[in-house]
Amino acid sequence: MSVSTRHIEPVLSLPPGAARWLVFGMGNTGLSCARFLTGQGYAVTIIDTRDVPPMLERVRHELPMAHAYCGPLDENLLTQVDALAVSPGVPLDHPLIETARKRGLPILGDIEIFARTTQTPYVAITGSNGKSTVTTLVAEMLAAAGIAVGAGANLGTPALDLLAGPTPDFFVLELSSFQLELTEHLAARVGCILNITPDHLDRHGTLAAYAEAKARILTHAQCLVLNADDPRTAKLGIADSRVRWFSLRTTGPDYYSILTRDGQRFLVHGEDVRFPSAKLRIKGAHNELNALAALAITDCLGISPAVQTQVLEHFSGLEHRCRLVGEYDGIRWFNDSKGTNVGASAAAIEGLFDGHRGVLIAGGQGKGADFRTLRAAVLGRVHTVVLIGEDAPLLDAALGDLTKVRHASGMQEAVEIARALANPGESVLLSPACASFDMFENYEARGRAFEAAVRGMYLI
Ligand code: UMA
Ligand code: ADP
Repeated sequence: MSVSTRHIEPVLSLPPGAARWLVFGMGNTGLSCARFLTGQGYAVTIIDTRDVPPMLERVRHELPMAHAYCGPLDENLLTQVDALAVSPGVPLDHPLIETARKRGLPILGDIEIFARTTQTPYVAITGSNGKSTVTTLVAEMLAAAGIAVGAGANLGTPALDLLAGPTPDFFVLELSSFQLELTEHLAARVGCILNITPDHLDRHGTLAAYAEAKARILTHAQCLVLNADDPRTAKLGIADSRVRWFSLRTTGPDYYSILTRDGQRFLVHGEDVRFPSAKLRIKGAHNELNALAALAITDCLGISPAVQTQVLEHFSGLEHRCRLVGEYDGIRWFNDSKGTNVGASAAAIEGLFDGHRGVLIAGGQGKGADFRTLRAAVLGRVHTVVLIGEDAPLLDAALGDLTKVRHASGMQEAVEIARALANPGESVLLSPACASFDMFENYEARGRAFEAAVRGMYLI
């Protein structure tokens, strides 16, 4: 099986004369940018507003030729540089970036540098939710077809580190709105938007600005894969002949959708039956959508149905995403710690509390979201919400009239309260609708704390 060989956009060089780079951010992306740029022979200064950023020691050890500055940043840093490479976690209204812009310095993100450098074709996937699941499914389908694939960017290996290894046949990139904000020349074989629901509003300011950043994935893509059920996504593809749609509601020749026959649901393309939904190991309607998107993307690349079927049959999902921890005393415990925004948690509640009720553990940093958008999913499904973290009062205010609300000081107490209030035959779901950083290092640590508390309580 080989990938279809359509014309790729010509390779673009980095800004002419950009010999001295200022890399802003000393996290995973900053380190990858500094490695890449020094490897290309450029002089690199790397900076971070934090006194001790996570990659400081690695930078000092691996890149002793790079100048590193941490803590309060001075505009004098701009006098000796020709271009900036800005990490996704750095807001673009940072005063140093605004000054750089006024001085006419080129400001690039790592994905823009990647796009200007690579000659290898790539797929780019974004969305508020489902990115990692679809990125992994697509990468597994390509690999199962015998194609050498490099997957990463917002998930796992930073994009520029992907360029360091042996050149694969294909890249599969998961891209965030922060990364897309600084792209101009991204030219994916397939650009996919899974959905656009509120997230990162503290950074983007408005939902319109967030959607605008996501839409940048489509500009130069050869083929588009878009969710027809999500109005903010669907409007980006109206009358665009490049689009293949996926949907749970609409069927038709251009649609990857669901057909019900004899009470059984099937994933279909037009009228072509592709896979029985019941055989998917990843559960919930949102995962049917993810599987449909993966089929549409890999169809664009010429992957055979036999290979797609093989991967869909075996894929059991990623850690911390709607994963069953276990069933104890008749209660099923689910870890969806990656439910970090309202859209994700609504999908998880609807998908997992299917035909029964249960307890939801939620809370953390809400990133400016309106938690009332969880109400439709919670109503009739969640009888008790156990709240943790900084924005617990906002969740209480948004949901308190629909369900019982209990407050917990930490994960251990939340799990104990959930056990006391859940009945046999019900589920307890950790899907916080919030970021974890007020209480945990990241969502993985939060998920591990949940699983440890559950297992500890049942002495497993
Ligand atoms: N920061 C400072 N000062 C600085 C630089 C960063 O305070 O000078 C802070 C940022 O505000 C942020 C944190 O440091 O809170 C990390 O920022 P970063 O850009 O250094 O992060 P990286 O380690 O480079 O990780 C980034 C992505 N993180 C973000 O966009 C916040 C990682 O996605 C991604 O895996 C990595 O690049 C490689 O591409 C993580 C993420 O949470 C998983 N992404 C968000 C999401 O999925 O919702 C967008
Ligand atoms: P992302 O990488 O975009 O965060 P993941 O695939 O890691 O997405 O899934 C994160 C969470 O988002 C899941 O645990 C689930 O709660 C929810 N989710 C997954 N797919 C979808 C989807 N297609 N629509 C809405 N929510 C989803």
